[in-house]
Amino acid sequence: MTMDRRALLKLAGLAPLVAAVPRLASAEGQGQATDAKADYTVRIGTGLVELSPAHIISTTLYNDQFPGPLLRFKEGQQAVVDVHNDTDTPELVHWHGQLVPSDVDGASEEGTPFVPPHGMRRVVFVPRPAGFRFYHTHVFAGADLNRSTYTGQAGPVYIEPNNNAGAYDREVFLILKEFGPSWSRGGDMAMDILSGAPNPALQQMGKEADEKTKGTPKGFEVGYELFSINGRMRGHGEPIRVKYGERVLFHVLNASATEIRSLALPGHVFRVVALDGNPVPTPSNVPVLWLGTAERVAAIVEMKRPGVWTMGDLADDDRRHGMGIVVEYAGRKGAAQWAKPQPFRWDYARFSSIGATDAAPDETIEITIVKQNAAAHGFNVWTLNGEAFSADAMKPTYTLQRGRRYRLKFRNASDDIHPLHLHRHTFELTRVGGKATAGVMKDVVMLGGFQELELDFVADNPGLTLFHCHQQLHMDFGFMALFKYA
Ligand SMILES: [Cu+2]
Repeated sequence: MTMDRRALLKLAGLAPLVAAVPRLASAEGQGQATDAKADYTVRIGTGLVELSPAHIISTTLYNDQFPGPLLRFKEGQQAVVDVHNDTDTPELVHWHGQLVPSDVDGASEEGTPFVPPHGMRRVVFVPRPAGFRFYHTHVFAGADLNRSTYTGQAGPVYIEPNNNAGAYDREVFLILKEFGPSWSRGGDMAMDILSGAPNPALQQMGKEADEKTKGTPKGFEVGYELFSINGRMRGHGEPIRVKYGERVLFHVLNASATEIRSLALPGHVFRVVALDGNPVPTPSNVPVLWLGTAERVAAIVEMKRPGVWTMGDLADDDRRHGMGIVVEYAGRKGAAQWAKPQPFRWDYARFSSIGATDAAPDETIEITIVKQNAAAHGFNVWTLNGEAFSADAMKPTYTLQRGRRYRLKFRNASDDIHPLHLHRHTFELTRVGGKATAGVMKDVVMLGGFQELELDFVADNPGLTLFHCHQQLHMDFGFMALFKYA
């Protein structure tokens, strides 16, 4: 942060306005009330990404690069970001995983003003909580694969904690991202990746929903041609150069619009220390990382197997088309080696507190998810308790009382995995894959096919709050709900 005292004083004068009456702090109110120098300027515009010399794509970017620049903030220290929109369409920048006011958060459903085409908007907020967050576009894409998270509008945010506990030698950020999307009539996802068993009642419900559209082709799904880590296809960026014995802390972000990703480094294990930027109660070793759309994992790898390795996705096709990065030990040369790890199911419960008792919720809200196959012009429609979210009505479904602890109980009557995301709040996983959990704090969590999941959050950040599946195709076609505070 570089800010002089005068600027700080001006910002200090603005802070209560933003914090206390977020709905009233309009774009104009915030934008013109301070002439302080921005900590960061983010420009949204069309540009080129060289995924490899043979694959140069044109898409919408932040500051003409993919990923967008790493924005470093200090926890609790007010920040100013100027967002310029050099495109012809309204945009929104969402501060994913941060506890910011509704008008800063970057969701039109919550009342955040758009950044107008060829215009700008200044946002002022107090970055928190500490850890690995990110920023990304939050507009509707629908059938347009040149919009929203199908583009290159994503970048990492790191909020430095006040106290830094670091048993590692250095940090490496890895942003996983596909490009070149296209439509297909969906096949079934082979998604045997999460622990826990399917629930027969939910399977039956899903079957009944499917029977209503018997004979219709399956709804559209998105596939990709090109895959990248940090904007480079496997073998085309700089390798990660390591030394024997070094402890490398990887901050991994799945910046996909729709995909669930895996990551393995042959001969090495990941010691998972944080999920979605939040330290886990029980750090644990795993051979593979699985990340739903928008999830983050922080994992330490001890470099004890000299060689040249491909760290990559388990899906052979995706890895061969770019989803990987080379890890090269000092003094080692040659082609990068890959070896498929043993089958491994991702289980959030292994990072949970042991023997911890759950705090009892004040209220439980049950939400059942059903897919209506190809119901909207060939697109699947998603309903929550029978209702698809309407962007026209923009009606809040649930009313929260400030200070109360809510439990959301999800029941998934579809075979898809859904990366569930709650805005502006951090939640605690309380049951997943049939196991009670405690202390795992997240902002996105994968709900398994035909499974149930429970998460708790405290209503401690007044203002409209969006909940949705982070799979762009799901959120655009009904899989959303709005919470308001009483
Ligand atoms: Cu979903």
